[in-house]
Amino acid sequence: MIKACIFDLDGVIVDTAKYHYLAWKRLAEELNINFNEEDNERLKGVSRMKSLDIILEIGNITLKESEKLEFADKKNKWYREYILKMEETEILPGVKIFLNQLKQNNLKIAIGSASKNALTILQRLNLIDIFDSIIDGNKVSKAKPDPEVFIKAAQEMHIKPEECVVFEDSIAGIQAAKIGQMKTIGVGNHQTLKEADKIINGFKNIDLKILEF
Ligand code: B16
Ligand code: MG
Repeated sequence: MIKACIFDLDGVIVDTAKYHYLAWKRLAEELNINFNEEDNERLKGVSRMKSLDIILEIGNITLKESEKLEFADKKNKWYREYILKMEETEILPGVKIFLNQLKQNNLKIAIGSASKNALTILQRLNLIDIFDSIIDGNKVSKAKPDPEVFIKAAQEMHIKPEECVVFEDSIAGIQAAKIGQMKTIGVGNHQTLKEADKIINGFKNIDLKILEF
């Protein structure tokens, strides 16, 4: 029986991919790299440094580690300018209702995100207090598809992995949850997320039956 739900943040609770894209695009332009929205799909669920590596690979550019850190910082500064302006209305449709429904039915809820900006985003959305556990990019040493982020969330909630379901929009995230012995629900593209146990388009009109496996 499912006792806890773990939510990825970017792409599940809120669409921050558009802000990541704007900031990466600006950096790519500075480096004279052609970077488009299709390329941006490859960055979903991927860590900041790995995302930069993908962009540099597209542009066929090699940089020293110190330069890479500088560029990643620069991108993050621009990204934070966008997320600091985010509002509660940007929570994706149906999410808040579903979270409240889970709480009312005594299920635990957590965030399992690769982002080091997760707390800033959750603060802007007024969503900090609702979660029993928030594990973000600052609390883990291994990126998805390593299950560390989800395992830590389950541990903090004192729930066994097999009693958790993970909601994810990225392939790496679905793989991470599966390696961690958790149930998986993909949020978004049915073709991309076909490895998931179930797939939903979003949280509008979703009810607790979705947790029956
Ligand atoms: P940051 P998630 C991920 O968040 C994003 O999907 C990914 O595009 C981003 O590069 C990564 O966080 C790191 O974000 O630069 O803010 O630390 O989907 O795991 O919630
Ligand atoms: Mg995501």
